[in-house]
Amino acid sequence: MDEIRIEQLRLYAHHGYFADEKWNGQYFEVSVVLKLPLQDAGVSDAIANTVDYAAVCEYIAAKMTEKTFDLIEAVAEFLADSLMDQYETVQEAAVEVRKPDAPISLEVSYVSVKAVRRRHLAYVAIGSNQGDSKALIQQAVDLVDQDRRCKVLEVSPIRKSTPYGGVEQEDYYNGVMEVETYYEPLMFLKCLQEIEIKLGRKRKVRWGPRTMDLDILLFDRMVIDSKELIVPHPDMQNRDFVLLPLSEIAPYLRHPLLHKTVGELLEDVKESHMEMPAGVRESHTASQRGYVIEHKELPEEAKAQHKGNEPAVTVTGAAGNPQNNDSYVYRGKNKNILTKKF
Ligand code: A4P
Ligand code: MG
Repeated sequence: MDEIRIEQLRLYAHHGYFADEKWNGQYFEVSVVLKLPLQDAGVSDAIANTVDYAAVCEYIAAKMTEKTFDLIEAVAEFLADSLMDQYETVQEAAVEVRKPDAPISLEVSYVSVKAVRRRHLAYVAIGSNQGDSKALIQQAVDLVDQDRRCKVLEVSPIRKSTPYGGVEQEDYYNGVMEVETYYEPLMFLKCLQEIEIKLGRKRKVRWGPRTMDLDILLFDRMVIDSKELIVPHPDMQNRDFVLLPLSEIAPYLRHPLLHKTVGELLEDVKESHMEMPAGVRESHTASQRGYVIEHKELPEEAKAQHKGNEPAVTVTGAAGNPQNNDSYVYRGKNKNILTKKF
């Protein structure tokens, strides 16, 4: 991606672990690489289409003296966070903080720390079957959105589902949210787990009842296999209560390991735990880019295209609330396609 570089901006500040560093202060050198699309600015030659590097320098200078930190790690993190918050078009900010006069008794030209923060797109499954589940889900969404490093871009409709996994328990409410975040995956998981605990989650029975469960389904197109985190979520392809809401906000997403879209995965799910939306018109109420409806609910015209006993078809339509005369595409297992106007 295109980038803007600022090298060795020299600033006097009072960061440091030792008291005299905080008292006397010293020079720091800050280098920044901002990654952002610049073709528009290049073609138009208009400063409005880019980030003004002089303003960035002033901004960094102001932030360097806004707070005092012990560690240059914290200085670099604070500057990277601030730049990501201030400049929405920046997709990645790499901030290097150098300390040329670090208190070391040996000869060294400088010590430095570099923080690289990037915007990611994550999909998170939300589930609750204890307490006031609907209110708790709203609180979970709000708490994620209030975190400075996260922005909730979209939330699917929240629906009831019967318990999956063999443990006898209350019905669930489930949905999915789309989150832009500049947390790295493990820190994002930590943020979600703190929210689960805040909302009364106790870890007792595996697959058992809970006030709040926030599972990472997808994180960009990353594949992560570690003790703490597995992405894509290893069981998402078997859960209609995950795939149905996900298909309502992002049916076109492709699973990075199974190479099928969310809509295709949904067609293959064997167990049914979440009631499908009752009909085309009613189900097009919140986020309208794709969902599955029962064959029997299809308009006559579409039924004719779906002979046999297909359990469901994926419907993808235009984004936004449906209007009369909007057209939608019905795509069944036999891949027949029909465009229907309402
Ligand atoms: N972990 C690994 N990968 C991930 C990931 N992608 N997202 C680790 C989140 N966490 C991940 O999770 C245990 C550990 O998984 C975490 O510490 C994390 O490091 P947990 O939430 O503490 O405990 P759990 O209950 O054993 O697992 P999990 O995966 O949350 O449970 P499930 O599989 O989601 O099952 N039926 C319906 N209808 N709707 C539901 O929402 N949910 C469950 C819970 C059962 N039945 C359900 C529903
Ligand atoms: Mg979980």
